[in-house]
Amino acid sequence: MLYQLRHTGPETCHIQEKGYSSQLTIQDQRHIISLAFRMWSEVSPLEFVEDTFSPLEDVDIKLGFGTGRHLGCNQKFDGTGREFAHAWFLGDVHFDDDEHFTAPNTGSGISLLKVAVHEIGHVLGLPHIYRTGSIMQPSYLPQESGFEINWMDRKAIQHLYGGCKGQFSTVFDWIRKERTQYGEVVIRFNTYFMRDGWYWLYENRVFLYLYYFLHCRITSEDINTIK
Ligand SMILES: [Ca+2]
Ligand SMILES: [Zn+2]
Ligand SMILES: [Zn+2]
Repeated sequence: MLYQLRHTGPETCHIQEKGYSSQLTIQDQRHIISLAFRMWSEVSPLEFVEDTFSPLEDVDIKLGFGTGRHLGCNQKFDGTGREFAHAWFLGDVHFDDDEHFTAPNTGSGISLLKVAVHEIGHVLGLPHIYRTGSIMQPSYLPQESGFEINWMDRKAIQHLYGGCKGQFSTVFDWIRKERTQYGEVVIRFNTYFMRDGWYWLYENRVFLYLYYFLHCRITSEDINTIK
């Protein structure tokens, strides 16, 4: 996989032709890797574009799978267990294909998405973060459903590259009155955040908090923190 990386424009990246995993379909691998990049681009001003056309030397980030001696790399993989992947700052990512990589939420195996998000974090310059909940924790924790880049990771990446204020092209609140089953009238607020044909919806009970969410992607953790 080849990807390019840019601050204002897209950065390109690519899965190396011979470096696909033998365990997931090529389509799944590309989808998972692009999801991993998207998770970082949603919380930073970085953009990544998959590039399968440019010559290898023009690509910023190359990703590939291999076992033992692999991809001309000077670090050998160690078979099943221990090391799952390695990455270089603003460079390449290699995954150890002796690991049982699986798609997100499969409930077994090693989540390729989690490992990829972690390794891309290193590519972007993040060190390990020794705090529960961070994707940059040095040891892999088994899959949990719907994992997110949490506020510590987001702070770390925004410390390096700045925030992503104004990335939403439209934000609006939908306010309505509803009658509960007990006949009480309550006011509900929903906020929609739109960007590039995607939207995020948040239901809020307290109006004043809405505007804290305007920067970056919202996670349920933000809401808990603010509460
Ligand atoms: Ca290994
Ligand atoms: Zn390697
Ligand atoms: Zn690491």
